Amino acid sequence: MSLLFGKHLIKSTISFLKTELSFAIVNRKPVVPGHVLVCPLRPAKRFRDLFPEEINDLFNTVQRVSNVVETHFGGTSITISIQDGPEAGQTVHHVHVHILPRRAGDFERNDNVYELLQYHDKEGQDSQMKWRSEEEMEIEAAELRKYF
Ligand code: AMW
Repeated sequence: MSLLFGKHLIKSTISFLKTELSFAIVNRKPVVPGHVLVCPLRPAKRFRDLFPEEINDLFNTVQRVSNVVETHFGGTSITISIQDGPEAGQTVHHVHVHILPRRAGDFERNDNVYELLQYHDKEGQDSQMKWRSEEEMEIEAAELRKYF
């Protein structure tokens, strides 16, 4: 079975959690190790488009997933972020919550994470960051699935 993430058809093998109204996937271009995404199953574009029960399920899922990736990737904190609309940096037109495990010294300035988040998946930006292979993503998703 596959999942819809904006215009992307996502193979279930890169998802590691599916709830009644949400799903979690590993990232094709993570900004830090363990940078994952939680999305509503319904492909709503903007946060304002979500129904209360979808917000409830989405953020309960964000909390569960945050705890797992912080532990699994040896983080000590978490950045949780939504780029809600194109001017906020949204490239995939389907609500998604970024979850990024954080640790001391991971960025020269703590808030640099937001700059990278805004540009990491735009074409022609930051050539050091590569789109990951499906195989690499599947291995990570399988590891994370064990926690749920
Ligand atoms: W946005 O810039 O819309 O807030 O974030 C989109 C996120 O989705 C980025 O982190 C990007 O790396 C990720 N992404 C884009 N396409 C895929 C995909 N096919 N599978 C997994 N992650 C993806």
